[in-house]
Amino acid sequence: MNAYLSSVIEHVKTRHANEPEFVQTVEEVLSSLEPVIEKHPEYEKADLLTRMVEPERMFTFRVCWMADDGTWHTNIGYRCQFNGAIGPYKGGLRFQKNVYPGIIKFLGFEQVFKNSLTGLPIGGGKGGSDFDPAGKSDAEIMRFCQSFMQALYRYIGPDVDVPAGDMGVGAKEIGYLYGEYRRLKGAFENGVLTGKGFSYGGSLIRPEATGFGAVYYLENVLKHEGEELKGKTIACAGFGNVTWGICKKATELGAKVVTLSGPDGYVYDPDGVATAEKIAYLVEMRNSGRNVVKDYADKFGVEFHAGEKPWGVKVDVVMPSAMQNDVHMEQAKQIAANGVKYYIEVANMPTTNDALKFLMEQPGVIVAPSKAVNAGGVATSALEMAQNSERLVWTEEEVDKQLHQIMDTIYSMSVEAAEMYGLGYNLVAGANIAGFQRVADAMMAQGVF
Ligand code: 2IT
Repeated sequence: MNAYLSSVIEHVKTRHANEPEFVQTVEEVLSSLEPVIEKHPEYEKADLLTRMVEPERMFTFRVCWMADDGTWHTNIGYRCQFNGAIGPYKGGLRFQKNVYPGIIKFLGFEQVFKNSLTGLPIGGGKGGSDFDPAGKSDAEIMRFCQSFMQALYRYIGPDVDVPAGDMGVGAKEIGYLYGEYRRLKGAFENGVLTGKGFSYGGSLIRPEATGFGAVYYLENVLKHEGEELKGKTIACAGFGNVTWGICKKATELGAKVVTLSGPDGYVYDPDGVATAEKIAYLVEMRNSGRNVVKDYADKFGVEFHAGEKPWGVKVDVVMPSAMQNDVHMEQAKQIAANGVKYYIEVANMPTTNDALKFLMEQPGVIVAPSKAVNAGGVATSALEMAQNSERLVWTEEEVDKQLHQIMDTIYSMSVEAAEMYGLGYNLVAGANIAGFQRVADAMMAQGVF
């Protein structure tokens, strides 16, 4: 590999030795940039990459809250304002037990490139807490969110940093967070958060947007192969908002999602998660706070495989849509052996780097990267910000039309970027290059800091 790129990767490995997820995403992205760095010596001259892998700012804060039984608890809150060169920092908050700086930083780094790919004016950020929402009452979640916002509100704003949801943070949490922000600021600045409820400035289609966008992207890939979505079987993981959106749109377009997964195992529904009742049940299951997918199998009388992942199921399209590093080498081999043609990442970094490389090398397997496929979520968040600043509400048709166009553009920009650098039809490298280019231009123009 190019000596400059290797030296930056080595630097990150040394400085972030205890943050393997961050090192992983930096290696993945930077390894795609070789032809760009060689064609543009000015980047190395300005040592642009060493700055790009360092967050502009990252901080922690104490979040104390009282449980219903009167006991006090202290969690750590995080916000990583990774790169603001092309717009206010933008990215979700993740509330999950395993959250630590390495998770926030990897998500923040991915977000920089993803947000750039949308073509919209949003920089990259991420945040969250090691708070575990599982089994917490509404009142506990509200007190936690209020305390979290008391610590964070000074450092965010509609033109500064605009958090949203991620795992463990949905419309309910965003509501509590916004209520506290409004109370502290004494102003209705609802562009400070996205993923809000519709009644106070949320965008129509935002809840569906990540899943819908992923299906629109998939349609582009299928079209390239002369195929269509109709009649395809899809294996999904997870059963949150993203998977729900995929089920809705895939069903509408005549495809079938046949697997869902949770921490307890996976379900196989050969008829597809394809009726309004089944799709609605996903939301109910997620809102129950139980965090188990077996409930679906019990309710609809389908197979449940305890403790297993769905990657052994024979399908046309695999869409890992649950969490990071869900697909390792062993599962990648299984997927390839099953003759799966389309490997469409949806969750942030769902594939280990060796598994991703393996799948990309399989003849006949097309791999699409999550930072492009799931970008419809944050893109629609940017559309929510636009509506908030215009003080207007766009129709469902308008938002969906823009989302669809954005996904088509992300796809074609990725294809063109890879072709321009002689990499052929490589959606992974293309997304990294296209995302990089815009941020790099903006950083070069704004001087060294
Ligand atoms: O990973 C992501 O892009 C998100 N969690 C959504 C971020 C956003 O600001 O809507």
